[in-house]
Amino acid sequence: MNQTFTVTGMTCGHCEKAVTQAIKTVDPQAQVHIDRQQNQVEVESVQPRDTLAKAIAEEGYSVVG
Ligand SMILES: [Cu+2]
Repeated sequence: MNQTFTVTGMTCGHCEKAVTQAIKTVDPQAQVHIDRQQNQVEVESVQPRDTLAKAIAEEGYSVVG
C-alpha cells in the first residue's frame, strides 16, 4: 500500500537516511521516497499507517499529516 506522510524536521540528507532507516526497522521491504523540500515521505509498505508514523516520530521527526 502506498502511503504519504507530511513530516517536518528533516533538514539534510542525514535526516532522510534516519527516516528511511526508521521505516525499514518496522518493514525491511518498504520502499521509501522522500522529498525533503516538500516535507513529503512516500512509503510503499504492508505496515499500517500508525506503525509507520510512530516509527518516524520515535526517530525525532514530526508527522503532521
Ligand atoms: Cu539532517
